[in-house]
Amino acid sequence: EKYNELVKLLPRDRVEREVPAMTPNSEQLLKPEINYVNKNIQVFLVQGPEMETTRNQNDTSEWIREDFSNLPTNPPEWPGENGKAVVMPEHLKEESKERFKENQFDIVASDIIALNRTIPDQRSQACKNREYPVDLPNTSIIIVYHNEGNSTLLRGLTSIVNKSPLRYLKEIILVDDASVDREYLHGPLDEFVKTLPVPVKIIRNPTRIGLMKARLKGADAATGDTMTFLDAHIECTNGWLPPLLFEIKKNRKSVPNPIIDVISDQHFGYLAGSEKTYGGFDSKFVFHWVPIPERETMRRNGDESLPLRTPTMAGGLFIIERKFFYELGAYDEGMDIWGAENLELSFRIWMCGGTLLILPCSHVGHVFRKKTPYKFPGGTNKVIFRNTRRLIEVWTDEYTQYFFNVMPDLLSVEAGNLTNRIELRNQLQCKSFRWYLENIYPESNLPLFYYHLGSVKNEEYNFCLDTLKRKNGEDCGASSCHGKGGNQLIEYSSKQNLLAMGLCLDSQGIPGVVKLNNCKDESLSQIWDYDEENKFLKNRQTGLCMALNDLRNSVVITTNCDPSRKSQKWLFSNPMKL
Ligand code: UD2
Ligand code: MN
Repeated sequence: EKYNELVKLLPRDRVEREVPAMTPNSEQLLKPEINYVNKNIQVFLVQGPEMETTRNQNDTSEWIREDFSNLPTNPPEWPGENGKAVVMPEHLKEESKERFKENQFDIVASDIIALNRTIPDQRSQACKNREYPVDLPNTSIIIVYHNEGNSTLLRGLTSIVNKSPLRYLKEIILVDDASVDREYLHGPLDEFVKTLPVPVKIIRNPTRIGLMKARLKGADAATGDTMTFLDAHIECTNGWLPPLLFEIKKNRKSVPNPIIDVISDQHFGYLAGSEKTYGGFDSKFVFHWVPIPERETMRRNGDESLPLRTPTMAGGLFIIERKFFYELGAYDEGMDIWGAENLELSFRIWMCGGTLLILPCSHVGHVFRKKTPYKFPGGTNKVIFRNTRRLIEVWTDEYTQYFFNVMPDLLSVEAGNLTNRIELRNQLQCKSFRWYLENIYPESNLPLFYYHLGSVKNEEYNFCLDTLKRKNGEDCGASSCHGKGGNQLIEYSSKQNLLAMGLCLDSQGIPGVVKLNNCKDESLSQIWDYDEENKFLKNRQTGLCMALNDLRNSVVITTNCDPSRKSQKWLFSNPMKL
C-alpha cells in the first residue's frame, strides 16, 4: 500500500508504460527529410543497421528467445520482492536513518532485501517476443566503486549472473577504488565472488584515482569482445544483455545503453525508467533527460522498441566493443574522480564515427542518489570544472568562448596538458562540434545560427536587458549596462528565443510587458525576430517591438514599431557572424 501511495506521487511515465500511439502519417514517411528548428537546418532521417531487428532471409544461424521462467523466486512477502518498496520494520528505523549518509541511500533497506529478489519484467511485449542470434559477442563486466554498500553491490552481481545468459559473460572485473576498509565491505565480497559461476577479478587501488581512471584499469584487465560498464548500485532485469550485444554484433562502432530504471534511494522500490526521454545536456554541460523529439520517433516508424539514437549518455551503464573503446581513445586520463567524462565520450562517439544508442528492450535499475556520499579531493567544483574545461577545450571548436562566457568560473582552474587529446581528435579526423549540434542534437538550446551571447543594449540610453534577479513569471527589467554578464547575460538562441538565466523573454499583452517565463517549445510570444535595419526586436506573435519603457521603473514593454523611436533600437554586444 505504501508503495502504491508513493508511486502515485511520481511522474506518470515512470510507472505506467504507455502503448505508443504515434503512427506517422504516410505523407511524413514519404518525405526523405524534415525541417527542424529553423529553415537553415535539415535533419536527415538516418536508416542504419541498428534498425534491423529480425533475421534476414539468408541467415541460417540459430536465433533464440531467452526464457526466464525457471528463475527461483522468494516468498512474495519478503521485503522488496517484486520490486516493491521496503517497509522498514519499527526496530530498524533508527539505524536506517542514522546510516543513510554512509551511502546516500538506505543501506538498511538494501540489507533486508534478498540478493536474488524478483524484479518484474520491464520489457514491452514487442521486446519480450524478440529473438536474438545465439552467436553474440561476449562481454567483460566492469564495476568500479569507492566505499559502496556491500549488499547493494552483491545484489547487482547476483542480478548479473541470474539475468544474463552465462555464455556471454567472459568475466566480471571489480575495481575497488581505495574504499575504506569497512569490515562489511571487503570480507564478504571476496568469499561471495567465489560462489559465482563466472570468473571474477578484483583489482584494489592503493590510492583513490576516481571513476574514469579506475574504469581504465578495469578495461586494461578485460579480455572479452566487449566491455560492459556498470555502477556499483544496480540491478539487471530479464533480458537486459542480448539486445545490447546484438547492436555491437551488427555494428562494432555502436555504443548501446540500457534504459536506466530507478531504484529508490529511500526504500529500494523499483520503478521503470522513461522510454520517452533520452540524453541531452545544457549550456553548463549538465546532463539532462530530455523528451525524445518527433524526428527520432518518425525515424523509428513509431516503434518504441527500436534503438534510439541518443545525443548523450548518462555515463554509468553502457557497453562498448573493447577494441573500439581504445581506437576511440578510451577515457581522458587527465580527468579526475567524477563528472563530464560521460559527455566527453558521447561527443567523441558521435563526432568520430560511432553511434550512441539507448535500447528500450534492455532495462537496468540504478540507485539515483541526491548527493555523493564521498568527498572530492580538492573540492567538488574544482574537480568538475577541470574535467569540464578539458572537454570544452578539446571538443567545442568555435563554441569554446561561448561556454567560457556561460561559465566564467571555469577559467579559474587549470585544464592541464591537452596535447594528447587534441592529437587524438586530429588523428581520428573527427567531425566538428557544430556538425554534432546540427545533426545529432538540433534540439539543444545552444545557439546555432542566430548566435548571440552577451548584453542586449538600448544604445540611446545605454541600458541593457537585465533580469534584476527576478524569477519565473516576473517582469523582465533593464538597467545601466555594466558589461559583466551575470543578470545582463542574454542568449539569442537558434530558436530565436531571448534567454536570461535560463528563462525566456515572453511578450504578454498587446501592447504589454515583457515577462521572464519558462521556455516553451513553439510558443510564438517567446520568439523574437531581429530587424537589422531598424534594430528592432520584433515579437513573432504580436508583431510588436520591444521597447524600454521608463528608466525608473525599469520595465521592458512591447509596443507598435516605430523607426523614429530610439527606445526600440537594440544592439547585440556579441553577434555571431554566419
Ligand atoms: C553518473 C553515472 C556515472 C558517471 C557519473 C559522471 C549513471 C547511472 N551514473 O553518476 O557512471 O558517469 O555520472 O562522472 O549514469 N566511483 C569510484 N571512485 C570515485 C568516485 C566514484 O570508483 O572516486 C564509483 C562509484 O562508487 C560508482 C561509480 O563510480 O560505482 C559512479 O559514481 P556515482 O554512482 O556516485 O555517480 P552517479 O551515478 O551520480
Ligand atoms: Mn551511480
